[in-house]
Formats: sequence, structure tokens, C-alpha cells
Amino acid sequence: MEWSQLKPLVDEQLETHGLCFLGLAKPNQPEALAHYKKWLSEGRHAEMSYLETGVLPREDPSLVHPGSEFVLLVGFRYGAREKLFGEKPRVAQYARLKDYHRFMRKKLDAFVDWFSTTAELKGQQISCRPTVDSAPVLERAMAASAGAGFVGKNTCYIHHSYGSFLLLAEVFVSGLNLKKIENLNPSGGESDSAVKGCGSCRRCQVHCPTGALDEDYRIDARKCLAYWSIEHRGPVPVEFWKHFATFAFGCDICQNVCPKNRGVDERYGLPATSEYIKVGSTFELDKVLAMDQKGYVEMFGGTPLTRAKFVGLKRNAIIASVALASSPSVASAEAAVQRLQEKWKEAYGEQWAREDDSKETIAKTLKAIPEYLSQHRVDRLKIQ
Ligand code: B12
Ligand code: SF4
Ligand code: SF4
Repeated sequence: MEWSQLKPLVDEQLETHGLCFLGLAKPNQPEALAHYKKWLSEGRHAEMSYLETGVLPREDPSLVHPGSEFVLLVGFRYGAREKLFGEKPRVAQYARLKDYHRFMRKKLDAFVDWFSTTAELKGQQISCRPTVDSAPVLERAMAASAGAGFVGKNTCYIHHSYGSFLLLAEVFVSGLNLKKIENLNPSGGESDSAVKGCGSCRRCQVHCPTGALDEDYRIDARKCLAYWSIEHRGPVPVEFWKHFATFAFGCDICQNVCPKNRGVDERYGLPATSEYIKVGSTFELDKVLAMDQKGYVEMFGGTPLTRAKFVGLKRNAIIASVALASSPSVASAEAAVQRLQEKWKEAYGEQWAREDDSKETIAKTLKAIPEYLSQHRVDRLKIQ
């Protein structure tokens, strides 16, 4: 089968499902794997231990899908560069959608049906495995090596046309016999990024509020707000609290400031996300503080926000409330915190949490409020 004949059909088929085709890649990415291992060895993954257990399939993609020679890289455009006007704190754009794992998976399943049938008509028996974050694979490295984009200094995959507000998914394929593939997919890869992509730009590194992008093309998750507000279980260190006034779930700053995301909507139209949007752009603090388990399911069920769980969202809401309240003056901040604590007591008494670690997270978060305030009081005195 000639790839030049098949590719436009793949493009067209994915487009009918609202997806974009990012190209073909080889499942093995030795250069990226070396970066990945080094990154882990430096502890940059914070407490995400699942990244440690995921080394083996990243090393040997046949564990993901035996015999796969190719991977089709697929993207879902979900947003564009967004100015930080409007109500705060924000919810990261990807999280306002219904859970992408589910809807992208459905789309990919339909695509795989078509792809397998098309191959069969050409006399090829192929086997496919679609993955949407469901297998530990080097998604960004594969996407970059598919040639239509690169990994930027903010560590996101950036498509040359569509920018970085893209969710990634893959179809691992075995048994497909493609001719003339090499010429059509020159491997971009992250080593080309500096030349092909970011050039001398450093905007993401300069604007990252916590200094998490401290080295080119490398993130320190221990400093990343997306880590603290989504992935981390337990209390959040006080030094990160003030940033929750801007984003209380996830963080889009290093993508919003990226010039590669400028004008994407104007050039390529708005992404077709309206039917998938479930959550507003603002993290509604009062509602989250007051919600019970039923309210949690109603408001956030089936969205990426459930990754932080009930307790994580409560924790984030407390921190964001304190961070927002403390901006105008220490006195009003203290009053706001008192209100917050009273509200909390009123709603839950001592018995609100079913799990001990949830109780502990909230108790420790509430306990840390004075520490946060005292630090901010010091800042203020210094300024005066
Ligand atoms: C763990 C994880 C996180 C962690 C760590 C993030 C990170 N940068 O690694 C945290 C919780 C912080 C996070 C945050 C976010 N995430 Co996340 N996350 C993942 C996950 C599950 C694994 C990523 C991973 O393995 N990281 C470890 C690093 C070392 O590996 P890597 O990303 O493959 O590294 C590449 C480069 O950094 C490069 N590299 C590494 N070191 C070096 C050194 C040099 C010198 C060079 C040249 C290159 C280089 O090599 C790799 C290949 O190119 C992926 C899904 C997946 N399976 O890949 C989603 C994924 C990366 N996340 C995604 C999203 C949307 C986000 C957020 C935007 C969410 C939000 N709005 O809050 C933020 C973005 C923050 C950011 N700047 O990265 C998308 C990114 C899509 C895209 N366009 O890139 C992914 C791909 C999920 C998906 N299926 O779409 N995430
Ligand atoms: S997501 Fe936010 S905190 Fe994390 S690297 Fe980007 S700008 Fe920094
Ligand atoms: S902001 Fe600049 S340096 Fe950062 S990813 Fe975008 S182009 Fe690269």
C-alpha cells in the first residue's frame, strides 16, 4: 500500500470525527526515552510514581501492542490562546470539556473500524490498538517525530499550524505494509526543536509563575501548578498558594503566552468543542466550597476535574479563596478566612470526610492559612 494514497484518506476520515492527523511515527523513541529516564532520575516527576512504573512500556512499545511497526498520531483541538481577563480563578481549558479519554476513545474506535476495513480491502490483515492516555507511552516524542510539529521549551507538543492546545492520542498498528514511508515523514523530533520551533523565544520560561520551566525543553513538576492542583494528593505547600488565585485547576499560562498559539482560530477556525464543554471557565469557589458528594458528581462528573477527586477540589477552593481574599489587604483577608472556616464548620462539622486522608488534607490546608497570611503580611510590610 502506498502511503501517499492512504494518507489523504486517513486525514479525511479523522476530520469527519473532529480529529486531526498529526502523522506517522515509529513506536520506539530512544532519544526521548533517555531524556525521560534522566528526568525521572532527577526526581522531576514529583510524587507521580506511576511514571516510574511506566518506564518499561515506554522502553518496549511491543508491551503496548505486540508487533506494532507504526503509530498514527492523532490530535483533538480544544482551544486557543486565551487572555486572562474575566473572572478568576480559572479552570484550565482542557478540563472544561467532558473527559477526553472517553470521547476521543469512541472517535478512535470508529476510525480503527474504518482503517482495518480499508486495509483488508487492500489485502492486508492489520491489528490496531488505540490509546488515549491509556498506555504509558512517549506521546509527545512520537507526535514530534511524526513531523508536523515539535516539542517546545514549555515541553508541550506544538503543531506547526494548530499550536499546542491539542490533546494527543495514538493508534498503534501492526501488520501494515507501507511503501515509501521514509521520504514522507522526515523525523522532526525534539532535537530539532530549537531550530524548527522555539528559536530564541523564551516566553513560556519567563512567564511561568513558579519557575517550573527552569531548563530548555524540561519541566520540574515539583514546581508546576498543574501538578499541585491536579495530580498531587495531600496539602499543597504554602509557597504555591498565591498562584491559585489565577488558576485553581490546571494551568495554561505557558501555552497562553506562546506565540505559536497566536491567531490559530483566525486561520483555522474555532475548534469544534461546544458539544463537549461541561464546565465554565471560572472555578466557582462558593459552589465548590459548599458542594456535597452529590453536587460534586453533578458539577464535575465525567470531566477531567475528577482527577483531583472531591477532596482535591475542596482543597483547591480553600487555597484559591485565601489567595484571592488576601490580595486587597491583610485585614479583609483575615475576615474572609474566618468566614471560610465558619462556613466549613457549618457545612461539615467534624464529620464531613469519609476518608482519613481527605480529612487530613483539609485539616492541614486550613491550619496552614495563618502561615500563608503571615508570609504575605511580611511582603506587605517590606513594600511599605
Ligand atoms: C505526567 C504528565 C503531566 C505532568 C508532567 C508534565 C510534563 N511536562 O511532563 C503534569 C501534571 C505537570 C502535567 C501538566 C500538564 N499536562 Co500533562 N501529561 C502527563 C503525561 C501523563 C506524561 C508526560 C510525561 O511522560 N512527562 C515526562 C517527560 C520527560 O516526558 P515527555 O513529556 O514525553 O518529554 C518530552 C520532552 O520534554 C522531551 N525532553 C525531555 N527532556 C528533554 C531534554 C532536552 C534537552 C530535550 C531537547 C528534550 C527533552 O522529550 C520528550 C519527548 O519529546 C502525558 C501523557 C503522556 N503519556 O505523555 C500528559 C500530557 C503531556 N499532558 C497534557 C496536558 C494537556 C497538560 C497540561 C496542559 C494540563 C493543564 N492545562 O494544566 C499541563 C501542561 C504543563 C506542561 N507545561 O507540560 C497533554 C499535552 C498535549 C500537548 N500538546 O503537548 C498530554 C500529552 C496528555 C494528552 N494525551 O494529550 N502533565
Ligand atoms: S503549567 Fe503553569 S506552572 Fe506549569 S510549567 Fe506551565 S506555566 Fe509553569
Ligand atoms: S513560548 Fe516560545 S519558547 Fe515557549 S514553547 Fe512557545 S515558542 Fe517555544
